[in-house]
Amino acid sequence: MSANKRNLALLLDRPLEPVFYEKGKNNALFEVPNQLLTDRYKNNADIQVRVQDRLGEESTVRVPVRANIAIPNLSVPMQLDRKAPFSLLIPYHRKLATHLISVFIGLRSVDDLQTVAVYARDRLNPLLFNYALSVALLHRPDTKNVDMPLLFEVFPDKFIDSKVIGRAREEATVVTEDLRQPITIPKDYTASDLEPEHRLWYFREDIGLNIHHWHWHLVFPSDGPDQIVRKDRRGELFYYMHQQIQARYNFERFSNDLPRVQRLNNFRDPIPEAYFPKMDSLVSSRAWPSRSPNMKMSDLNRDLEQLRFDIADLERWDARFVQACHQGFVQDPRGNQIQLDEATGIDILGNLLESSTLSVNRDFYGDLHNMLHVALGLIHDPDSRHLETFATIGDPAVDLRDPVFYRLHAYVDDLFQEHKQRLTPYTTQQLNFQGIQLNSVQVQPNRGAANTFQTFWQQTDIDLSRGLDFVPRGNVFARFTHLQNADFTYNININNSTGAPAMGTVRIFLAPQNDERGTRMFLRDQRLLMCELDKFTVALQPGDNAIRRTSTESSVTVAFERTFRDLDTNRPAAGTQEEQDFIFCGCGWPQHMLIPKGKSGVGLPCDLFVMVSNYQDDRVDQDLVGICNEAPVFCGLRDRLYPDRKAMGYPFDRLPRQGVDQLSQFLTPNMTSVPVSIIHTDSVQAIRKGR
Ligand code: CUO
Repeated sequence: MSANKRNLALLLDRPLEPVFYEKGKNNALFEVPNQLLTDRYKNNADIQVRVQDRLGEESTVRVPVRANIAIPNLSVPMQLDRKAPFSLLIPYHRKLATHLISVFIGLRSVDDLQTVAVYARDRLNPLLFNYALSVALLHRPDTKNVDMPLLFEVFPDKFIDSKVIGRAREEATVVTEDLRQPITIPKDYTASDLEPEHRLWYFREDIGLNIHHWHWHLVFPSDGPDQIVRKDRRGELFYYMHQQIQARYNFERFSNDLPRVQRLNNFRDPIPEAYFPKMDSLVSSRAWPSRSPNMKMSDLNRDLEQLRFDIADLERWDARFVQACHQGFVQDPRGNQIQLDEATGIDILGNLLESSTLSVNRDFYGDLHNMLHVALGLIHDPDSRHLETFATIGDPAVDLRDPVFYRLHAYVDDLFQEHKQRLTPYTTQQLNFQGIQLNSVQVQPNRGAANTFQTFWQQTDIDLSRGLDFVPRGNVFARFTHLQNADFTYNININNSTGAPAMGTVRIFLAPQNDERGTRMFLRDQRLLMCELDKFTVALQPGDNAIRRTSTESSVTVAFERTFRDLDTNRPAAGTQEEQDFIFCGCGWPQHMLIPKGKSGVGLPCDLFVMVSNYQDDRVDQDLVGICNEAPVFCGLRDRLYPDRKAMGYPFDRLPRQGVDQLSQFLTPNMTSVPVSIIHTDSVQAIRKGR
């Protein structure tokens, strides 16, 4: 019998326990042939037998593992110590991961993959192994529909206070499953109100948002075999997904009486923002390093991660990037000029700046964004004299937590704007949809007045048990507090006077009306804070069309259940279309963060913008049967083209045309904007209990 591909995901479970320990909710036991065991157990094969006999009573599933292929040479990924930290942002680690991904992707069958993964699991660094196997499972044609545990489930230490992990271990060990109680993660534990930046804790430390960001980088690796890196408009997606994080963060700052983030555009200045994560790594058993206020980046020279670059290198790459934007072309290694045109310029620049292996010239344009993360992440020990490792800003699973992330990405976004603001503004003719008039839009929340959005706090229980190694099985829940918004409906009226049926693309954005000084914003600034809420296609019959769209249908977000999906409960039947969708659809902005936090009383005044554009100009002809399209705006469609021909962020990705200062002047008949406000209730309104 050949191996069941679903069992492969079990190899990600409880990463520190030996491979022959029970895995998953059904306590599956891998029956590992002696020659695949590590030396510790190979020479005492009896240990596996005894352990499995002891565990056998609880186990309903046995997973036979074959040993009938030659194990590929894994000496390259084995260079990374089992206890070392691992980050995708470090080139040396990316090289090791690329090697391992290539091995996993290159194996001929699920059987072979299972054998090699079982062999590799207890020999390799668990973080490296987990990442490479996850990428391979996501991208191999024969394992694409295997769903993997969330990073949060297997490495909860990357997401929550180390105190909570300690208490969860105690609860799991001492209390039987039926009597266990959820352990509450303190609401804001990383700083006090003395620190103004701490007002944004609920955004930076949101578990769902951090999962989203990690998942995005898992779906869009920057390095690896070409077939997994080369995806349609990947560089543009890098730009746009991060631009939208930035827009939303600035929006949230306004609702917390803070100004927009300052760009980190001088690499030699002290950095006032500090961050003390209060988390321990389960893999290394060490605390994540902290950053004190006013530290400065310096040249890096660390043998351990084979890192050597100067601040001057970053400055050189910056200058070359800006020069490319100003000249309108980039140079490939042979000196050929590649034009940065309206259609593909941003995609080229996205891959160049991140950088990914699709960069047209990595030697010349360098690795600016990644190395900035690294220089910040090692600010406390640039030459490794204290044998310290990188801080959270150096790892894409946890970097959103640190306030400096947003300064770094404000700078990155500003570089992209060097290109965007040079493009010819859209003309009214380009923006208009002849014969189609958008007459009105109204927002109806399921509680509260029309044209308001309602935000509040919610508590949710999440299961930690997949990541609590060496404690008895059974669920252990942590209860965390997060922002939530009341569901709402858009009621949109569109008139079609063309006399014939038409198809339109509806685009919905939300932005604050006023800047940090309380002054109404110019559109040239406001456009950078436009948060895309939804984009969808509508059929327009001649005459009036009343369109209803609910917030949970948004093509930006994934459902709450998917962000925190429980892989074993409520899972669609095996082999069905729904099951396939369930898996890929994990990528997307979390639904509970769709609407930025409002203010109490009259709320935070905003502009809601709705546009209907001509679908014939936007459409991409491709077969979408069987394709999950729940959140394509940030995640694209798996194995398909990005489903909108327009630039991401259209129509706000360029400067407005001459003479347009305000949003109201920008509107053509197929657009409308209404004033709305976001009203926040500062109390916990709901609890979602763990299953
Ligand atoms: Cu996602 Cu800098 O790329 O964090």
